[in-house]
Amino acid sequence: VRLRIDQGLLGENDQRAETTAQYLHDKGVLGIGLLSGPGAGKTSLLEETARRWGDPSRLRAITGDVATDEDAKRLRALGVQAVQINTEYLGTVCHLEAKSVSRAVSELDLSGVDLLFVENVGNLVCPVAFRLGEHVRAVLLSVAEGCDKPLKYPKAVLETDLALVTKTDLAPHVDVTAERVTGNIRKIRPQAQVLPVSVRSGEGMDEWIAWLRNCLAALRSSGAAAQ
Ligand SMILES: Nc1nc2c(ncn2[C@@H]2O[C@H](COP(=O)(O)OP(=O)(O)OP(=O)(O)O)[C@@H](O)[C@H]2O)c(=O)[nH]1
Ligand SMILES: [Mg+2]
Repeated sequence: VRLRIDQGLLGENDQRAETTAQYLHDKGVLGIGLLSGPGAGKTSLLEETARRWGDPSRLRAITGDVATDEDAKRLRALGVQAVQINTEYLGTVCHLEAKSVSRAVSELDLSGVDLLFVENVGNLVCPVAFRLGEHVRAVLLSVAEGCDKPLKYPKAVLETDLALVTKTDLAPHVDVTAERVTGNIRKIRPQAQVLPVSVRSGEGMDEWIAWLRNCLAALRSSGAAAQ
């Protein structure tokens, strides 16, 4: 009875997201959602991840933008199979939905794959409420956006698993330290996992890769078929 009530409460989006999450789990593929305001460094982080993962052909990406396929092209150039979703053609422009993501997942060959990234449309509000089938979600807050964004967009911190403070190499130029951004993240969520990173200096990249490997190992040890 409890299961039925829970299913009734889940919206259609969440049910589709659950199906995608289970499908990825069964294939031993970790789904990672990336959320941020426009330009905080999502695609740059994925490019650097592709360079550091060892074999970029074990990564997949679904990139969401209102228009253009620039992000998918950037990732394909590094050997990552990527599907671009343009939301201007869909009902909801400012975020991805589980339905279009599940269609994109079905276009991807997932054999021999470790990670599937879902880069959402740059927006710190709308994407938070829509699960897409990811197993974990990271929010990126760049120092260049100022230190108050965690306070202004608390759900982005509360409803994600890792907060990446990006572009730390720019801190001296924008008068914002990663420590101040981190302090504000912790005001919203004292136990938040926070990682300062920069794709320019390489700060935090080893820790980011280690976090991904840990999440992948946890997924695979929970009954998924290792690839
Ligand atoms: N200095 C510096 N610049 C960075 C870093 N990461 C990204 N950038 C720059 O920030 C700009 C935006 O980066 P993207 O990776 O395109 O950001 P995004 O979040 O994918 O952007 P959207 O998909 O449009 O929301 C680019 O000019 C990058 O070169 C970083 O760690 N340091
Ligand atoms: Mg991008």
